Amino acid sequence: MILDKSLIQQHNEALAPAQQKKFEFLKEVLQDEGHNVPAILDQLATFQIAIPSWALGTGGTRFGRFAGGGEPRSLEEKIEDVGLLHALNQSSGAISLHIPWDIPQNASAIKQLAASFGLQFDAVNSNTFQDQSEQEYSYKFGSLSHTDKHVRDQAIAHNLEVIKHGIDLGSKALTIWLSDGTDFPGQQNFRRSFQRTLDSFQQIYAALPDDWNVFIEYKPYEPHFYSTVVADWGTSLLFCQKLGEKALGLVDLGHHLPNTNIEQIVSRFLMEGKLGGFHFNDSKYGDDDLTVGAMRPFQLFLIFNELVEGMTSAEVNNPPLSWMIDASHNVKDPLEDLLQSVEAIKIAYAQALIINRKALEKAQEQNDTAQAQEIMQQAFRTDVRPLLAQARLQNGAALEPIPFYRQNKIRQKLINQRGVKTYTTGL
Ligand code: PSV
Ligand code: MN
Repeated sequence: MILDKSLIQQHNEALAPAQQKKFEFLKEVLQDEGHNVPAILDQLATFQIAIPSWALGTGGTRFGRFAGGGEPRSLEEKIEDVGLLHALNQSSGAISLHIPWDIPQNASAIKQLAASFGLQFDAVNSNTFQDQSEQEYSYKFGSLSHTDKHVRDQAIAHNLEVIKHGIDLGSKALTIWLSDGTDFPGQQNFRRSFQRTLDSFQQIYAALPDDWNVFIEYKPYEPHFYSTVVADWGTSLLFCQKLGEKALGLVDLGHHLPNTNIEQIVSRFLMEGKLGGFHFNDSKYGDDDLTVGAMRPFQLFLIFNELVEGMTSAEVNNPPLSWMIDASHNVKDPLEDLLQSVEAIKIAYAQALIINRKALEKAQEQNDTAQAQEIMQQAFRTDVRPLLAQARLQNGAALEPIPFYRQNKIRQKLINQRGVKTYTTGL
């Protein structure tokens, strides 16, 4: 579905006076605090967050799935949906594909279609956590770490195929989330499965084009309950250091044990120049894959504080990051949910951009703990939404994306086009 730009214009014209009032007020407050508001607006306006091809349909749990209708039936329709999101917020200018869920049959046509919506291809993701009907060996007991070389070779070959698809589309990174692990103590030798995995990673690494990265995503449990081979950021960093400079860590916010200090992990990765990217989501208990910022917006802000600090510090030399959402929508319209996630990420980013860094550094050096906390709270408690809206206005996006989506009955139009019962690939 292609959005008529004049509808966005009309919507913006109606809302512009109220927006202007809110923005002018905030602008004055921030300028009095010494901030460069046009520079902040530019940073927000250019910030892009990739949408995963597997999050455009309704997700489910192992107990069931309650699809909402009008979901994309093909990769082309998924691209159209991301194009729709991008037209609404001008911040979702990339799509990340999961192979084999979304194999492009005709790469150049797919690339053209994406380009017509202003979209690029972010990291491509491999999948050795499920058996495909045509594959020879099973991943029941692992893939890149498997004891049987045939299985490892098959999983390596799959990753090489994913790289090829990525090259055709213009991606610049491969994300490997390895679900390999064990369910019971004693099931495997930890050291040997690490070594087998390293050997497999090395073969994949050797096939990476010069300007590519490989992102190693970690997760402590699930689908295996006792151990996973790439369990945590330390293991991810260890693999990356052994592999070489093209290997970088990927932080999925849902992949941590309760109360883990994720912002400190981010700082450590940045310090080593080894942070590759993010999978944003939120959670209460585990890998809940909830809308970003739905549960712990303060933690998200603290993460962005480290990101902004690291990205602007002369002491840090980290490659540009790949920003992506990795969420699943069980009860909400996936497109509304994704709009909410992008907004939450940008709110945290804007709040981190307005931290008074000089004052914070001074308070840190003087061990003035209360003052440091005051500075952080001052930024976190500022309603930065008028900044985000202004950046959208600047970019020709909708001032209020979700009300626009609802008023224009976009889901109903998608249902009319695609039907109520549609099947989307993914989890
Ligand atoms: C695993 O939980 C994960 O976070 C990985 O990124 C997968 O590729 C994705 O979710 C699949 O939904
Ligand atoms: Mn993930």
